[in-house]
Amino acid sequence: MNIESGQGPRNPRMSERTLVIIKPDCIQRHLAGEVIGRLEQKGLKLVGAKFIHVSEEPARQLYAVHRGKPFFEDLVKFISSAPVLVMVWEAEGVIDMVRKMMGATFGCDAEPGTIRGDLGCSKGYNLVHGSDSAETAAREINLFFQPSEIVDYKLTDEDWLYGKND
Ligand code: DAT
Ligand code: MG
Repeated sequence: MNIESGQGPRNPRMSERTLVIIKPDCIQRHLAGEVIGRLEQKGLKLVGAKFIHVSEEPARQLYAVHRGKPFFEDLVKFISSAPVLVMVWEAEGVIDMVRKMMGATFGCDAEPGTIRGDLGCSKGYNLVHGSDSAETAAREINLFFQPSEIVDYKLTDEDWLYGKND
């Protein structure tokens, strides 16, 4: 392992990835750092990030499963209305962990302790997106990232976060 470059063999416990989007309301409300901080404190590993203005076509693809629902057009308009931070986070079980940390879809229903439950009360805006399955995560990551844009490196505290002997 090359300490300086951080390159090293991939830890099998860090093999799952999810797409997280800090949505327009979260950026505009200056809460991006709060959300990233929570993911960092949990011990998840950031492996990709871009600050972008999502255009209509990728927005439609991101929400393709909701096409035809009454809120679909508003959803596309909202996510493409202002800049967002799209990120890839990695850890074993990261998809479920991030979903739990996000909480229920809208802040008005989400439990305290969750991102949506602590930081919002809207019935329309909900601060963050997180992939809901491995299949969705792969599709969503591909929408926003080339494979070469995912950064391969080792966190120095991986063994402390995940335990060496399990
Ligand atoms: P989640 O973001 O919790 O995964 P989802 O995938 O069911 O929720 O829906 C995607 C987004 O669509 C969600 O973040 C907000 C919006 N949405 C969902 N249900 C809605 C509804 N009944 N009315 C308005 N917007 C809705
Ligand atoms: Mg969803």
